Amino acid sequence: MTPILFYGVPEGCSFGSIVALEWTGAPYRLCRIEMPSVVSSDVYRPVNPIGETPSLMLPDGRVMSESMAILNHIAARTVNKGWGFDPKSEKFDRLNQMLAFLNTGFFNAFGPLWHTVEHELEPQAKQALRAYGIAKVEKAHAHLEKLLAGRDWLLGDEKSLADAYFVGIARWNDFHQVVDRQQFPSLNALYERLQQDPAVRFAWAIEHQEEVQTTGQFLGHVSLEEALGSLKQAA
Ligand SMILES: N[C@@H](CCC(=O)N[C@@H](CS)C(=O)NCC(=O)O)C(=O)O
Repeated sequence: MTPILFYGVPEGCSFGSIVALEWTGAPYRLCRIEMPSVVSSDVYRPVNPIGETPSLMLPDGRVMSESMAILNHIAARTVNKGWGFDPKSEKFDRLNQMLAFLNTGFFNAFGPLWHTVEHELEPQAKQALRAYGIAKVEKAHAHLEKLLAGRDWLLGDEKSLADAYFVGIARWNDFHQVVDRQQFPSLNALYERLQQDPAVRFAWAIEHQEEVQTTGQFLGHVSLEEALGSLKQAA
């Protein structure tokens, strides 16, 4: 069986996993999960018991979750193509550290802002949460800007899966209208460079259900029902 990535729409952080699958070139299929309706439904629970995307169903029917684990899994299988690194190497440590920051510091900075749009709140509570979120997003942008200084990509001269994950989170700044990205010139340049990347365009077209052109080995969508069939067979 070909791996299946369960990706969430709209605006899912699974965007980075789609870009990673395209870049690394392994065959895969996609299963579209609407948020919050399907992701939090009983039907999806066998895939992800805590109602989140992304999840990745492996060829043997096992399912793994958590972006960091999925990205590391993809990287580990493409060491020969330069996407993954020897676990004892400096590059391995740097990729892991960068992914960890993106998955905690950067991702979580937007948490309070998502809360304000996903929940009914008193105006004062909303204002306080938004202010908290803005401060966190500014701080995370400043940290990334510092890390990027003089580099084209998050790890240096070469594009890595950290850049794939970064672009899926960084766009939340536009959704929530937080910082002026141009105030962070290196980060802004990276973001703009990634907008031209065919895999990033592909992931965007997938999310928006537009015509897609894979530069990897995307083999098409499967329905959740079909994917669940493979899960049960493997169980
Ligand atoms: N720690 C998880 C977080 C995953 C997560 O929060 N996913 C969000 C989308 S970015 C989700 O599925 N939310 C469910 C919802 O919005 O109802 C990861 O890094 O993969």
